[in-house]
Amino acid sequence: MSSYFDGIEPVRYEGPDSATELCFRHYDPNATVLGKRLEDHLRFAVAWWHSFAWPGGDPFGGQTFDRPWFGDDMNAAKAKADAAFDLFAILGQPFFCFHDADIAPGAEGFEESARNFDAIVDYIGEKMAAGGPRLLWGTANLFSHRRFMSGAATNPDPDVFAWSAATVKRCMDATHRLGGENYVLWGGREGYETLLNTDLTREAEQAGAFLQKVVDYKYKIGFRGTILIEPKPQEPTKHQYDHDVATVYGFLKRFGLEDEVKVNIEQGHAILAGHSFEHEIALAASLDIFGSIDMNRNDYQSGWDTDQFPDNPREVALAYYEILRAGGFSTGGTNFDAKLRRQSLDPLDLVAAHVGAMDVCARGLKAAAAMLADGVLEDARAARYAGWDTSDAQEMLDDMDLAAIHDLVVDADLRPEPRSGRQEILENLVSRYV
Ligand code: XLS
Ligand code: NI
Ligand code: NI
Repeated sequence: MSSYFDGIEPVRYEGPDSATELCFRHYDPNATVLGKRLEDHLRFAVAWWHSFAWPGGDPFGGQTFDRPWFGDDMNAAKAKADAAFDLFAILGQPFFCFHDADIAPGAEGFEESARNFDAIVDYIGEKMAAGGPRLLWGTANLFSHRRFMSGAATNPDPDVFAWSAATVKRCMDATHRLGGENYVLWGGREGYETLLNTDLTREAEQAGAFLQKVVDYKYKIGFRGTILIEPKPQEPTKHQYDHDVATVYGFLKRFGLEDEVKVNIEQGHAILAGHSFEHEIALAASLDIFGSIDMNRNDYQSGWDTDQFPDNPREVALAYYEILRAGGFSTGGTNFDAKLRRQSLDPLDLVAAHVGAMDVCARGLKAAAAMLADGVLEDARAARYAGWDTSDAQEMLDDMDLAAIHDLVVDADLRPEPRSGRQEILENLVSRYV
């Protein structure tokens, strides 16, 4: 059978000095790093939406890509799935991710939409059974259709809340059926365009109730995966409720769901929130809600979610450093929520984008693992806080009130002596590993 990717061979690891254009130079899935295979550390996933459904449009112009599977009927959806599995065979990555709307044509009626979706899920299930990657996560697109223009769970119209809940139920069923390891909720329209027409209290309560129903349903069907919220501060809405990791944690605490739900952190979303990728990961790990990552890179000038493939080993290394420090992925992984630039028309572009990104991630992870194994950063961090390891310091923290601390300072004639934070020395250290 002919394939869109005909003429492109499965990509192999050939090492950093290879002259082959399309090969892995750093990503050797079987190499052992910190006692674990690289493939099991990184847990790469290809995203159905950017790689197979996105037509190459931007706000000033429509489709630039000409894919043979584009169309809105079931035959087109099957051809799209065939092409997806052809790309998976070339890349050999262990996972993929999808939204309902990426894989199957929607319809105006709920039942017809759901029938289309279930049929394609079966088709994908057959392809998975014949070999190929597993499902890292499924999700529902509750943002593209005009019915969601004022939100999904947070919509002022209860009918849209109901439609959204029914859709998530179908998508969780499908994710469970395909053996998915996580289920993601990204609230692209859960936010507002203007406060002038928005009731913040109601919308938060609707979102909390919705999430509780998702968690309840997970237990009802025996889904063992992790429920993940993907933070993003804005775009498409002016203000998105799941703004960043800290905001999501506050929301989870408010509704008592902090032990049930974790976060899927995206590089570009962290940047839009005014944070670094590693900040968001480190904070999630420290709050015990780190789950998974959407790997990409954001343009630092545009102010939009540009979803480019990662190409900066240092940035990636700092992100994986925080992930490894937190113990690595459990159900999570590295999903390439990344798309080609709209002039990159060819099948080769799609393959090369993933190959380069997988190599950059492998480089980053290896550098991060070496930094962690050598312990240089952790030793410096421990030394910086060593004063707190004394029993006196702990007693002050746990047992003394302000008056007692005041007396202690006066009695001991305490004069704190500033010490260097050694930032440049630590940055130089990182440079030696990357
Ligand atoms: C969009 C989001 C989206 C989620 C899945 O900005 O990143 O792609 O990952 O709904
Ligand atoms: Ni994403
Ligand atoms: Ni995004």
